Amino acid sequence: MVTELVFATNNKHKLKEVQHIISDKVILLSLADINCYDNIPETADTLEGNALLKARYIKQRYGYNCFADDTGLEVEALNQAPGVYSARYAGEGNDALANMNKLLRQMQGKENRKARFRTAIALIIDDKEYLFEGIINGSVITEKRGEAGFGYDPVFIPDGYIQTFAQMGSELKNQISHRALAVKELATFLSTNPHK
Ligand code: ITT
Repeated sequence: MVTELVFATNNKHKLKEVQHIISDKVILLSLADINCYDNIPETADTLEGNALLKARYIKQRYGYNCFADDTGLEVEALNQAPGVYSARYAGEGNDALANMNKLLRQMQGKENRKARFRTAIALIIDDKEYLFEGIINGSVITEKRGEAGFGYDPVFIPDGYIQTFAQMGSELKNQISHRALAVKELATFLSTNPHK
């Protein structure tokens, strides 16, 4: 079984979330742990494509077995936007507040508030590539609620709940989120497929 994996992300919130789910199974190394401070290209037009780009970059240049993820908020009434462009919906710079404000503007007057977070994970072990996916359905509300989490958390309520991801706090979110579902698939794969 693989015991050490690089998680190719610069997002500390994500690293913490994923470590929480996967911690007793595999030791995660961050990009800083392997001295990688590169601006890894995310130029694909799908979540899977971006996850693969990031994982291949690390494997090819740094030699580590690794995984990378990409997540998007897919809003039905906006033809699945912002989707793969979620981080820079309001322009370059990854400003969560500006992104949320743009989303709320685009959704003004829309009756269909259905949305989903979708996470794609690409794993590379030796020369093999694997893809995993996690989806959580919910809706975009009309104003921001809650302080926890990151990104679009204050405007998204998962189906079956009355609180936004930002109100429910990280413990519950980590159990039910898109990323948790994708990471659980990854964890199951790692524990049931002996690689080394
Ligand atoms: P890395 O590329 O370094 O991993 P990132 O912040 O760009 O970090 P993603 O590509 O996975 O993260 O996600 C793209 C954007 O989608 C992210 O900037 C957030 O705006 C949003 N997002 C991702 N996961 C989210 C979550 O769990 N809750 C709310 N918004 C999220």
